[in-house]
Amino acid sequence: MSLYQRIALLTLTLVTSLNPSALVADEPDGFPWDIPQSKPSRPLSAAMDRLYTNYLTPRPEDNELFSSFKYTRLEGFDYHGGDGTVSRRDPSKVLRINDKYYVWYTKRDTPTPPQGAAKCTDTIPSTDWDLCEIWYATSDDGFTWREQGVAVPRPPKPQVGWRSVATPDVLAWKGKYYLYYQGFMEASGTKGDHCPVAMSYADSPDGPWTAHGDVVVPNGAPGEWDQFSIHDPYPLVYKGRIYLYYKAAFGDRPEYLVANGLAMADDPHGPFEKHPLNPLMNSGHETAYFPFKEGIVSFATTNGNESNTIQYAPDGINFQIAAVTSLMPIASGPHVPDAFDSNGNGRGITWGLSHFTNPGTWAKSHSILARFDCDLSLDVHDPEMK
Ligand code: AAL
Repeated sequence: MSLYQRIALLTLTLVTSLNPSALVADEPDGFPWDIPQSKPSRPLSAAMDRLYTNYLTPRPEDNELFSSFKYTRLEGFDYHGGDGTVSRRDPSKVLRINDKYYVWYTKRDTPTPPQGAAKCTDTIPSTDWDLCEIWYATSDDGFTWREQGVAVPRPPKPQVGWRSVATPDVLAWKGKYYLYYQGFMEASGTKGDHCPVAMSYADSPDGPWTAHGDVVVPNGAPGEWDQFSIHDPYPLVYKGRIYLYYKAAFGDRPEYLVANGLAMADDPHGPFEKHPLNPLMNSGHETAYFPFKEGIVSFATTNGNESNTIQYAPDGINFQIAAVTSLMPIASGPHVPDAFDSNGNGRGITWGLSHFTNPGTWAKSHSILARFDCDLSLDVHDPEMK
């Protein structure tokens, strides 16, 4: 119960104990001492009207999908003093396996910081996510991490991802693990950020990982919204199927209108069938999704009219703004205890990892992983949420 609800209850108890007829008094039809939870019948301005139509509750603090975010620096990662030659970014969702937390992420360790598309070579990266590999780390508490090594290296040319493998996320399915990630066939930036989704699988979260070898979620046909790139693959298991949300951009550059779509499969190797209503989110650079009650929550963090919102789709398809917030975690990988077995009773999240990128010029450009904490759980006392 929120502070406002406590105060309201206390006031109600006090008033009714002095005057029991207050219990049957009509609801005031206006805005007396507080905002009514249901829409008043008197004419409303456009702004007050949309309080009742566009959001889950008129007051953000009454909305269980409202949260602000707290950030904590992580221990255990070396960044070469921040000289831009080492970068860690785009963490996967965090899984708890055998009493340890696991995360997979993009790691760049190159002789120089990124130099832009015009100057990139076989060893000089164009962008922060060029010439990268997928690494993983484990932790006992989510704050101090031990980098374990490479999970998915760059395969030899011309295999999918030979130029860079980046932005992974993880699926656990029938006792095996699957990493989905962006497989670059050319340097990011030379022609936009074009790439399809590749996949590797393993019997254990510690590997060894076997590359599937082919594109698993292909780009759309020419003219379709996702023709150029499929980014940020993010798998969940929902309604018994693999739901892989992803980001693409209308246009050939990532800064053009970005949107999120969904591809579904019954087998981690595919085929993945794209949802006919795609795109499902009109905003949101990067993907972060988790089960909540019977539906799915999505973060629209940056890019688009609806950036800085937390959205909810009771069917995993039709998302609506649940809450507007700020300082959302960039490229977040939440700790989702029920990512693969929500059974219609999704429990939400309380923390995860995200990244911060140093702004400004290419010099020293790199990203670091950080922890975020939030209050988007139905039961903060649930031990699995921690
Ligand atoms: C990220 C993601 C994808 C893009 C680039 C690296 O934040 O959206 O992974 O390709 O930026």
